[in-house]
Amino acid sequence: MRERIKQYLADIDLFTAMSKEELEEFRIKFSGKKGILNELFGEFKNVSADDRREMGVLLNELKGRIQDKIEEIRTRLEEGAVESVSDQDLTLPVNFRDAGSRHPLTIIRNRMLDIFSRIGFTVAEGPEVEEDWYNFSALNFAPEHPARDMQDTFFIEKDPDVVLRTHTSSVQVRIMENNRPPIRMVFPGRVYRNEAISARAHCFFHQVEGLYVDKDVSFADLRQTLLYFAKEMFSADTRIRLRPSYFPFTEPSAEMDISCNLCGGEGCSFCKYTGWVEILGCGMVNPNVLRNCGIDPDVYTGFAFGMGIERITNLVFNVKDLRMFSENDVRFLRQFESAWQ
Ligand code: 2NM
Repeated sequence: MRERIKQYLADIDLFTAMSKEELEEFRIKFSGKKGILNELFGEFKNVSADDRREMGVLLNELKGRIQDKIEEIRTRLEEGAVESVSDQDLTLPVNFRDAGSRHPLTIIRNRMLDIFSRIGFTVAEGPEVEEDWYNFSALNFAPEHPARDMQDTFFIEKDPDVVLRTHTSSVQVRIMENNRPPIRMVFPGRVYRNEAISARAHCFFHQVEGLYVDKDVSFADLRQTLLYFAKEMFSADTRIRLRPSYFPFTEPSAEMDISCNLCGGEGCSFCKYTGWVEILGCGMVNPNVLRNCGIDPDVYTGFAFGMGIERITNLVFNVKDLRMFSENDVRFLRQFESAWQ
């Protein structure tokens, strides 16, 4: 009898009902006239004096738990939290509070593409698995360039000729090979680097790169395009500065800072008291790259730039840990519900 009561207690604990009918079945099974409770109380008369006390306590606990369970489920069903599918009105409008929301990286990517589309840039995408030519060689990376190292790049199945692209510049090579200038395009996409994962680095991230090739495209055009982008992306009073840098695919090359959008350039912990934060790399397309893609560098010039979407998102939404972007924690993702467009 002791074991049976314990088993009933465990069963009741796990029991749940989705409808009033199911709940009524449960009530009849346990508390009905010919139910388990009455049956056990009948047997109780024959329990020996030694066990009487213990069995009495157990039986009363069982009775209490049955009553609690019935009460709990009845309240829940009456509040309407659980209805059977056939009870639901399938023509009711969707509850939009339960709909998904755009990922913060998607929101920022869309804003970036929108800003460039307003000054005539169209969008192109390409494969994430690339041949060496598109990812490195055509882009003027020397055969022994460190980026080609296993330490930095993911290779596919030991074939040194097939890699996960390390930038979306590979798409630009495909476009330049197959189109005549003017070319004015932006290239969003996921790229891969062989790095240990931390708050500040991940083995994949997202880029938007840009390319403008035509006759007489100048560094002044590059600067003005990026100034327009910075003002649209951050605020109308945002300032920019260009510092000399080096990339194999551009010459001259530069890195661009914007005036810190948190302190307005006064200096704060975010900009490490410099008033400036770096947001992208850029430069004039190296004549070797144009030639590799079948474009005559004596006739045409071009500018190019590349930036990390995570970096911009970090500045706009103040997300400090890169890993948040790929963990799909809804508590994080829901914070961007109202920012979508
Ligand atoms: C960057 C920085 C500077 C770039 C260059 C090219 C191409 F294909 F035209 F040569 N595409 N992207 C470029 C230039 C990318 O990313 C930080």
